[in-house]
Amino acid sequence: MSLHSAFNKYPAPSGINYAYGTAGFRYFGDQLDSVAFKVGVIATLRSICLGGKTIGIVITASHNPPDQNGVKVVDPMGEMLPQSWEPFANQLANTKDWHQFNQLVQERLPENYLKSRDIVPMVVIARDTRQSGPRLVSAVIDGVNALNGHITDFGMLTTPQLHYITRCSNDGSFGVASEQGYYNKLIKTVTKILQINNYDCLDAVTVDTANGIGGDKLQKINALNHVMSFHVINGDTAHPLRLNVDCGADYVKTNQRLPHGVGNPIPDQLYASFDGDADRLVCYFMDKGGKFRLLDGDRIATLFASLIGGLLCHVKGIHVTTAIIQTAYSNGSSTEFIREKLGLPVYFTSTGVKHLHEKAIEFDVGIYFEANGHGTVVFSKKYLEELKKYEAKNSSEQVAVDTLILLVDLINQAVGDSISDLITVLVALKLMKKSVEKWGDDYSELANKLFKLKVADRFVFKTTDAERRLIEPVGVQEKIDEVVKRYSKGRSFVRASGTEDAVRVYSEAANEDDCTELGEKVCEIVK
Ligand code: NG1
Ligand code: ZN
Repeated sequence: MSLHSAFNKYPAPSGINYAYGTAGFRYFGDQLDSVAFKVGVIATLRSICLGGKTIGIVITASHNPPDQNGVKVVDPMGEMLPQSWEPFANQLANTKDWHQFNQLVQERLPENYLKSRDIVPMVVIARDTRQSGPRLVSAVIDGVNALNGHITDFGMLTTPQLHYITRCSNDGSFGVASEQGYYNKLIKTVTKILQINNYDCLDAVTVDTANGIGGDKLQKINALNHVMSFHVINGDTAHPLRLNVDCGADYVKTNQRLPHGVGNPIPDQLYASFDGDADRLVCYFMDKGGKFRLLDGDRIATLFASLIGGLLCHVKGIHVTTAIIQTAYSNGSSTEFIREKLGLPVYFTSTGVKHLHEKAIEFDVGIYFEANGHGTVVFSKKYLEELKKYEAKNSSEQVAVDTLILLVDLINQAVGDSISDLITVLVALKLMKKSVEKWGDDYSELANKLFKLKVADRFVFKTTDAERRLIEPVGVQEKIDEVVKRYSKGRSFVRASGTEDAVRVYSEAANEDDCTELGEKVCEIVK
């Protein structure tokens, strides 16, 4: 199909102003056909501009309701589409006129390509379990084909698996670019870590997979290995309308309670939840007193930092920089724990993993997590080089060095990954001989609450200082400051959501009542 015919096949609906947000274009599934076609075009152009590198596309709306969907572009190394391409993506998505559309496309084509046409643009795509997925994949394929690109459809994958495949397609040293390649790398690495540390297997764990794609993939891992096993609950992918309903990482984090389907949890035993596309992880347990204890992204970051920091202490003479990157939503107690107990620096960035990732790569070991469970660890080249050339003085040092090297393959550095993050949690607890209770007792969270407000125009809320302070509307921040200072350990901030048409208000304080009262007062100021 020519570009012109494909353009006519996918008319942009009127009345919607599409915007490429932190998670790509995210709308109701039936509003995305024209956008999906155009994202096929954008990914192909991006591949051409990068000399034929493989670009990824994921069709998912993550933790959002089943009738929504999203289209997101993944850059060659598994990162997000650079911000500099977002205005172009928005322009294309909103263009209804063929001539204007064609002109925008032609202008993006590099001169050398126009002369020789010797680049084959490469795109890989996968989707989650949503009903609108197959239709949107077809629209993307039409977009790629219209520009003579080559596209491989990987069917249903977790978002991190597609990031992994994109990265491997451009960097063979990362692994084999297939779903099987992903499992092989993970299983081989875990097996090796356990073996050198003298363990047979990891503890089995119950995982709520939000009735999303993560459940199917965990079952595959169960069938492929002997060192780890996952008991999947909320793993019904045959009924897409159950996706994220009363379960999943977002439900557990937001409501601070067990997901549907756990029944009577065994006290002090670890449970975990993924979100719908398996890029977020939260853990939790019921303590002996029957209290629900959440182990969110902040906790996972501190656990990983303890594991890596502990191993590095065994290897005297290695000098690498380590830091933890957080967002304004990270609990104040976790920040204090990292600075004071772990002795590590903490940096803050705006919400959205691309911001955290950018900061994390400034360090040899950059650990970043959003409180909602989205995050990973990135390691520098220097980290690997130093460890590989290190001459261990005894066998325990050697085990520490080898484990530190293997962590690079265990953790999906391309993006936060529920599966690999969960396995790393299990490895960390095993290697540090740490119980779940002990993990939960590292620090106590300050009471915290998240409010969502509908406002006439969320874009009037402009922030600074990693989104922790408002600069517009003028005068609002001063009113918030005035309220916050009346509460012990009080903290509150306001920002426009990048994924929903709403404004979020976060409050934190020494106790529940104060936290709720503070949050409600700030909501009153914003309304
Ligand atoms: P928005 O809607 O911009 O708050 C949400 C999450 C982000 C991030 C993105 C992408 C919260 C408060 N916000 O963003 O952290 O994960 O979705 O999925 O959790
Ligand atoms: Zn997600």
